[in-house]
Amino acid sequence: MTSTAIVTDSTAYLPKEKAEKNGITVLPLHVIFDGQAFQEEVELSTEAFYEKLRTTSNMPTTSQPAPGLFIETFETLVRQYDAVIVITLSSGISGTFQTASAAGEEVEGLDVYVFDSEISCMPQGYFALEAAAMSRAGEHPETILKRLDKMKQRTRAYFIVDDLNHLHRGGRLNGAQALVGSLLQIKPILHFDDRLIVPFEKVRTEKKAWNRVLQLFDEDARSGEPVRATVIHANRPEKAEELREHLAETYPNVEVDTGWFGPVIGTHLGEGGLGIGWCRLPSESC
Ligand code: MYR
Repeated sequence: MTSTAIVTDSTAYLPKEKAEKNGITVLPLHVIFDGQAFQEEVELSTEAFYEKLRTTSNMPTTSQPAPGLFIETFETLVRQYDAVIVITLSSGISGTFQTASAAGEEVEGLDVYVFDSEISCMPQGYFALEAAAMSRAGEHPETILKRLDKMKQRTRAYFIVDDLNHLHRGGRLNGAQALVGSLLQIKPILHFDDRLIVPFEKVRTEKKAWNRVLQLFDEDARSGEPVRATVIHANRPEKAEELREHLAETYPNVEVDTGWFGPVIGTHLGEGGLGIGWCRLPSESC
């Protein structure tokens, strides 16, 4: 039987106790303020980050984990495991996937599989949690990856930000270059398409945007299949909780939670962003 370790990066924003309980190793990305790099949620909490963001005159930037951190992690894991599955944020918005893949080539005696979640935040966390459960059950890494691929096809996330300038400045807003000037005045619904963040629909007000997102959610939630969902917020806990309660009351088949946009993702979305991510879980036989 193959023993498989599960690693993900910090942008999955897995609650610490959940990561620990499931034996998931979390490798931090960095936020850089005025030349000083902080490992997110290790050296800079999400709360402290949003406070700093409000007072800084120079906007922060972000960076992926160093290749050395992946290599060190693999060298530790090889003592205990035959294989590792690394689940990263989308390769279209960060070099983390490529760095982890290159680091995997450097280590002997450990089969390294790197899975591109093509998304981020808690929907990325779903993949890590599922992989950890399957690894505990003794499944082979290839079987785990097949299931993650199925989940990926059934995972959606839509989000709306207060100020598109953050995404634009960080170069993470795609498919809208010609429209950027006009887009910055409105509240488009954003989502991932082929690993990149693109506007899904252009809507003038936040209320209309949310009605549309809830309609999209409804289509999947009414399928009757088990759905895992997370309302994700950039320092808007009350609004997120209100939305979570609404979804939990309306859809008994949905296991719904709240999650957060931590420092690295918050750097690119700005404060006030709100989104929903969900996955229609594939049946056991998938
Ligand atoms: C890096 O520097 O490598 C990290 C770059 C992260 C870019 C983040 C862009 C925003 C992602 C939004 C995710 C929403 C998921 C529901």
